[in-house]
Amino acid sequence: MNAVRVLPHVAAALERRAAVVALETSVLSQGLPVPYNAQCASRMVRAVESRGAVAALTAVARGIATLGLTDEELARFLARDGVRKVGSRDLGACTVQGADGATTVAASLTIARAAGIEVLATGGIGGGHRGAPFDESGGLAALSRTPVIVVCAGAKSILDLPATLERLETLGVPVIGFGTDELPGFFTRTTGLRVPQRSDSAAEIARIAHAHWALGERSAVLVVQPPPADTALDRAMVDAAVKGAVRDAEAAGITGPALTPFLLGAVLAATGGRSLPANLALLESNAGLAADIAVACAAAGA
Ligand code: PSU
Ligand code: MN
Repeated sequence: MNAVRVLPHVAAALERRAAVVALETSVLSQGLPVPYNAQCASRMVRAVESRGAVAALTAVARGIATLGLTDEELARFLARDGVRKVGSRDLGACTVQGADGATTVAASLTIARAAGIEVLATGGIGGGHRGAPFDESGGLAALSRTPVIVVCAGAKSILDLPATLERLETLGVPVIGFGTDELPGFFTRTTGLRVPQRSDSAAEIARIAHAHWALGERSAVLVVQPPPADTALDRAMVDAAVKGAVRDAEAAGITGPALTPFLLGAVLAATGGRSLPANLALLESNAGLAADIAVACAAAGA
């Protein structure tokens, strides 16, 4: 597969079958405000490296699908201007038109998989939107067809979480609670929804994923871990903020790919900025767990 450019440090790690973690970039260019997106990038990369793995940012840089960004490219993605939000269906157009594209979980899975990367970290996956049952993230379909372990803090709080959990079952995507029996709620540690599996060990998660694929299943394996306690938000507060954000989005006529970034921005305002440290901390913590799992995968393959 040579449609993807792989930067030398990532290629070298893949070559020696070392642990590599893919990091999506839509969270940097659409999900988080400047300058916190830069903090996010460095905290996630440091978390991966401190656990002994190599981080590979996924993106389309001036039309080139890539694993790893040069410093100059990363600066463009952090400045956000003119950077498209690229899901699975947008990859072809973005490459042909030579544009910069920050990849969602869906498109990032495609790029990671093309290079044989087994683990990806994000904040919260997309899912079904509240009150808009046909606005379902392309992330779910991508999870159903891409054999990669995805580490997240559940689906984003702005979504219909019970419906999203049901859809993951329909799509055959295993959901494993890391150290929890409950689906975390992204900004919140609990949701009251039970997850079908629990594991307290990165090595066991690596084994579960490989057993899933060895039997011919081709879906992703979704690992959900609660956001760090010191910055996690209260359920009632998040619920009120999300309800207001959904109303604002309806009133402003926001739909489609613009909806998730709009809702995240509205929740940030409604929580008096408290959702931001929560979001940054959970992204860092997910990157760290993803690295532990990637290290376990590499050890199992050695
Ligand atoms: N996690 C975050 N913030 C984000 C995202 C994840 O903490 O902005 C991004 C991911 O790239 C995910 C996307 O794939 O949001 C979902 O967008 P949509 O609902 O339009 O599929
Ligand atoms: Mn959508």
